[in-house]
Amino acid sequence: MLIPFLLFLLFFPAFAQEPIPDYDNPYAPIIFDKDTYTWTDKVRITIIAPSWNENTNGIDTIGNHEGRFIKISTGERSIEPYTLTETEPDSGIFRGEITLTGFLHDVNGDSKKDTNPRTSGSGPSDGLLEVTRDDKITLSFEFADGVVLTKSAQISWNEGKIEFDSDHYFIDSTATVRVIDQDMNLNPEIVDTLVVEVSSDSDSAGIKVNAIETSDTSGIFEGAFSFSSNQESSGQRLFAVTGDSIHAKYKDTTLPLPYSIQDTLDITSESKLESSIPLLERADLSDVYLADRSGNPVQEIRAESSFQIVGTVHNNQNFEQPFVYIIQIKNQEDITMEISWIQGELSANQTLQVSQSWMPDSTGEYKVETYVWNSLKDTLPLAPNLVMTVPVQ
Ligand SMILES: [Ca+2]
Ligand SMILES: [Ca+2]
Ligand SMILES: [Ca+2]
Ligand SMILES: [Ca+2]
Repeated sequence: MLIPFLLFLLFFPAFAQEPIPDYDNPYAPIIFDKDTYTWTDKVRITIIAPSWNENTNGIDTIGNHEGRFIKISTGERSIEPYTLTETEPDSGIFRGEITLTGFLHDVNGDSKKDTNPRTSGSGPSDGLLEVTRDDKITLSFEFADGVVLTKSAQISWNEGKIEFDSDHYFIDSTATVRVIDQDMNLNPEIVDTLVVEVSSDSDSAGIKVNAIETSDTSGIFEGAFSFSSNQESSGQRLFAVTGDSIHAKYKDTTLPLPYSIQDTLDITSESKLESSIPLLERADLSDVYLADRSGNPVQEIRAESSFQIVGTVHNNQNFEQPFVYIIQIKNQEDITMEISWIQGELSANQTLQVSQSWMPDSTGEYKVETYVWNSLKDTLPLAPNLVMTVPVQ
């Protein structure tokens, strides 16, 4: 894209000084604003034709002079003549635009066609032109007798993209999901809309988020929604709990080759709902103590007797937190003698007492280490680890 534009900048002054009109070397570059258009795009056309600036004090037109027509065509339709007008009285630059109107097609699965294909207009900006999916738009300009200049551009559909504006959200975040699909700019004069399905691990049915085009012609659609962990999904609010993956899905019904016109493809993206409380502050671990079988604290620990190691974990968050509580016992050589864990879910602000039986098999200094993680798989600590030294006699 960049290279032809640079070439044009470099060579234009040289060409402009040629004697005009030079019928052997007709100078009237035709410029489209894009190389490839989608089925409902607006095509902006520029023709630099200094020899057609007949009245240097007035706005000239090209394309509608008998024998010097401009014709704009696709595979099956065409408009002729089509007029372009000079940008300024003495510019020699002629502009116009034409809007592609696609073909009958249902883009959102409601069995109703969403396009209004029609061919009409005479320029410089009222043109409407039907196209098929894998079409070509061609402009031809009868510059002089026997000299027809042409320019073409491809027309095709595009595979959509979807993304969240962040790879993680907190419960009070507003999330934005963005779909990029030029094909859904169905009308380049207005802001179009489409629907994105958003769900969480805790609510697989989820919600439908309305995504709105960011400008009349951007083909970029954004929709915002919020989260709740204690109210069910409704409108643009999604039920989700901390740790959930958040899923977004856009069904693209406008796919390029090798897909067929009737094919659809689910375009998806994922984000995550995280706790806004810093990782190590999500839970509190209390020091463990040793107790007898009845749960009474004991001071003297003897080898080959059975004790309970009692610890406490507290959820500092006002929502459920999956956890695994781990007790590891090491001897004075730092060798792990025992390791045990329980896992489950702490409810909002719950305090849970955890106990584990232990029978030291010999005397010495033991270390009792306690950990609380979110899971054995992710091993994210929810509180700082604790270590207690236990002398065994
Ligand atoms: Ca003029
Ligand atoms: Ca429809
Ligand atoms: Ca639009
Ligand atoms: Ca598409």
